[in-house]
Formats: sequence, structure tokens, C-alpha cells
Amino acid sequence: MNLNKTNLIAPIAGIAALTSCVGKAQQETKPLNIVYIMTDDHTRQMMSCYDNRHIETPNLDRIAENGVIFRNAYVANSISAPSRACLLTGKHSHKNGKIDNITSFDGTQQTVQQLLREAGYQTAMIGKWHLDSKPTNFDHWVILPGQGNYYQPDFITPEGRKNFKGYATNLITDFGLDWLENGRDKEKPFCLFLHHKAAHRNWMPNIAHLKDYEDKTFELPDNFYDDYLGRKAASIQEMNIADNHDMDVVHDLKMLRTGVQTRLSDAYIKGEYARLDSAQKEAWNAHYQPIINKFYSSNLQGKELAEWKYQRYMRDYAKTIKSMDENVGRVLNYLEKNRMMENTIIIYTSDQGFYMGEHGWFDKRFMYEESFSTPLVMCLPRQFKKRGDIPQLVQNIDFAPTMLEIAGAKIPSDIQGVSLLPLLKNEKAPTNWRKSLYYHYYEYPGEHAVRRHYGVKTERYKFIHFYDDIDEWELFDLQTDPMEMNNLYGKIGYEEITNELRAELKQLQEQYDDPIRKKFPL
Ligand code: SGN
Ligand code: CA
Repeated sequence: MNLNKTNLIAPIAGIAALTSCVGKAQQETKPLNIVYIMTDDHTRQMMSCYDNRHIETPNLDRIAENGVIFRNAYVANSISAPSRACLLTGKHSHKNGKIDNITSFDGTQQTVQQLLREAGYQTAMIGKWHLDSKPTNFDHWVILPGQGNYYQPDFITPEGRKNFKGYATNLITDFGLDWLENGRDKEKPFCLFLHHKAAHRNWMPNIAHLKDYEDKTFELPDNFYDDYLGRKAASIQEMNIADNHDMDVVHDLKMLRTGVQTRLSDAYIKGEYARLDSAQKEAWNAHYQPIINKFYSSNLQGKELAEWKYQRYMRDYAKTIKSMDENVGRVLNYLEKNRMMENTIIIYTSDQGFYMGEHGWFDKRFMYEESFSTPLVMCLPRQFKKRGDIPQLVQNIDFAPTMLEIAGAKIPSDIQGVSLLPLLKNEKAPTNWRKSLYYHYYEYPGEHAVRRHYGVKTERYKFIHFYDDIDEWELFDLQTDPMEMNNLYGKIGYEEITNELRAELKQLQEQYDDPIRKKFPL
């Protein structure tokens, strides 16, 4: 593939109506293609088919409207690189070895792309990779180095590193469409992994979307001013929107001014801001300068400052999602135009959820709902009968076995996730579906100071143990307390449910063989 030809597929103006994902009956026996689109830090609160309070995401909604929407999809470890390793291996972090963003992923281990390849699939990986080691077992790969950049990003291919002019979300889509059109062998089924950088911090909007959402006032979450009472780990994190150490007005909110130095101002000035070309910088400055002037002259303090920061954060994040949604639309339009909807399953998800001001936060990592959950919608060909909501508990370790079953490949017994196909095939859900999920987060000491923790979630309850330099237990009743504000652990009347959850947690740690159970026997 010639990476210079990034404009081969012109952006599609206007969004053609997606009539259906269903196709001709005679194609049903052909192996299905898989398009797996994963964004970074995109959360259900910012996806209109899940939550219409904040923004519209018409193209992501098109996927859900023509297939299914998972209401209870979760990750195993809410942070980027570990999530990606769970996706590729179908195993929890302690089994695939990628427990945090720092350790290197062992690419020689069994992976879904390797097994798909052995089953006759072509595999391509485009976009954010973040696993430190080089991709293995892909027929084609073009990845961002590390976190990558929004503007004029470098990409790495087997041939080396190269810089590209443009905006990451558009470029990643260009590369994906180029591979679909010119790169692959059209006689073979394929699995394309398209991994966006958006909507990762520091939320750099595309120039085309600078003006969007500027007139919108986003609703403040009810628990924006959380007092963290009874939740120690939540009280000592470093991901508070209101805190200028945690959320930086220059790096995160673009309030650049000569003479103003913040903890992260250099990261912004020498980083993403420096990458804008002269025309982009002109448009950027023209947009932000009046906001900057107003901000510094009004000298906001306390709650006024916190809420101003929240609005700026929401706007920039929403703008990056707008680009991403449009680019997902380009992929859908391409597949539709080429009559590929008929034999392609399209999966849209994120590497984890994110806080949009809930508990006063941005970022992820915690096992609380907003970051433990992840969006998951699928556009389904006709042979999958299910449409609409899927309420069952599913997890990102389920993606690999799902893909393998789609490809007709054997699912190795050491894979810990389960195929989601039974949920997609049957009008009636299987009665023996899992009743709980296991979670384990490890990156501490680390950025945002979220303590290590593991826990179990059932349909109604959540039970978490924070450990390392603290030793704290939390219990939430999600039915009566969906925002997870009231820690019931140790309270009178909750002894029985605590014992049940402890037993469930112990069972999951044994089932998944997590060595932590030797350190903290239950
Ligand atoms: C960067 C961000 C963090 C973020 C991590 C991990 N800081 O370090 O806020 O939590 O990535 O994100 S920044 O100042 O560099 O933007 S992850 O999605 O890759 O896990
Ligand atoms: Ca992420």
C-alpha cells in the first residue's frame, strides 16, 4: 500500500441513509468479514443511542439501529494497552501479561489475528496500537507510535516511520478504506481492526469542528461535587476537573497565554500545539483567542472555575467525537456502496469508558460504572436474528472468541472470554449466561493515582477491594444507587450479600486463575 495515497477515497459528503445490514440469502454461507472499530476513551454518555443528554452520534447510532446495542458491556482492566491485550488474547490481564500501560506486550503469544489468519482470514491493524512491541500476525499494519498525535501524526509500518499531513481520525479512516479498496485480496474474508486515537486527552478538535458545541451548555452530572464520603480511593485520586494540577487549563483546555506557565503548558506548546501547520494555527488561534481573553480577564474561582472547566472539557471532547462519528459514517457508506453490508459484521466499541464530570472527574481506571463499562454496538447481517437491546453481561475478553466463531475457527480452551454469538443468533437469550464479571486494575503508582483494585459485578451489586498502599472494601447496590455514592460495606443488614459477593469473587479468581488470590485469600 502506498501510504501517500491517503486521499484516494474522498470524504463522503452527506450521509447516505443506511437502509439495512441485511443481504441476499445466497451469500449466507460465505465467511463473514469483520470490521472492528475501536475508539479511545469514548464513553456511553457521549453516544446518543445510549444517552441523548449531551450529543448526537448519528453514524454510531446507524450501527445500533441496524443490529444490536449491548446495555451491559464492560472491560477487564479500564486502561488502554491492557484493554487492547484483552481484545487480542481473549484473556484477563494477569494471563496475557499486559497489566498496565508500561509493561511490553508479548506478541509471540497466541492472538486472535493469528488464529483468524490460520482460518484463512486476512488481517489488518490500523491506528492506535499502544502495546509497545511490534504487531505480529497481521497481513497489513499501520500504527501510531505510542499514544500518537492528533495533528500531522507519525505512523509506523513494517517499512519504518513516516509523518503524514492531516488529522489522525481522518487519516486512520483513509488508511482503512484504502486497504479495503486496494490493499486486500478481495477473494478472501478479512478482519480489519480500525483503532482511533480520538477521543483521547488532550481532546484536540479538527479545525472543521472548532465552532461546534460552542453555544451548548452541557448538563452538570448530579454528583459533580462528590464528597467521596466512605470511599477512600475515590477521595485520593488525581483526576479532578476542578483541580488545576489534574486538569490543566493550558494543555487540556487550550488557554495558552504568554507568561502563563502551568504543570503541563510545555507539553501543549511543544506537543500538539506545535504540530498545527500555519493555516491550522491561524484558525485555531482565531477560535480560541477570544475564549482565552475572556477566561484570563474574568479570573474565575471556586465553583465558577470548576464549571467553566467542565464546559470547555465537554465541548472539546464532543468535537473530537463529531469527527470520529463522521469517519465511522465514511466506513459504513463505503461498505454499503460496495454491497459489503451483506456479509460483514461491524463492531463498534471503545477501549473503555470515561468520566464526563461524574464524581467531578475525567479519565477512567476505576471499576465504577462510567469507566468500567464500554460502548458496544454491532451492525448485523441477516443470519443473526437478534435486533435491539442485549442486556447480558459481556466483557472485552469476549471479542476474540466471538471473532473466532464468526470465522468458523476453533476457540482454544485457554481463552477466558466466551463467544457472543449465542446472543446474536437467538431470539431467546441463553439461560445459562454468566451472572457476574471480574475486574482487575493495576497501574499504581501511576498517573491519576488510582489505587490497584479488583472486584466483581453482578446484575445488581458491585464489590471492590482497593489494595497496595490502602486496604479498602466497597459495596454498591446499583439498583438503589446507580451513581455509586453510598458504600454499603460493613453496614448493618448487608452481611449476607457481602458474603455472597465474596464467594462469587473467590470463584471468579479461581476460575480465571488470578494469582492475587494468594496474596489476599478470600
Ligand atoms: C496519558 C494521559 C493520561 C491518561 C493516560 C492513559 N495524560 O498519559 O491522562 O490517563 O495517557 O490513557 S496526557 O497528559 O499525556 O494527556 S490510555 O487511554 O492510553 O490508557
Ligand atoms: Ca483509552
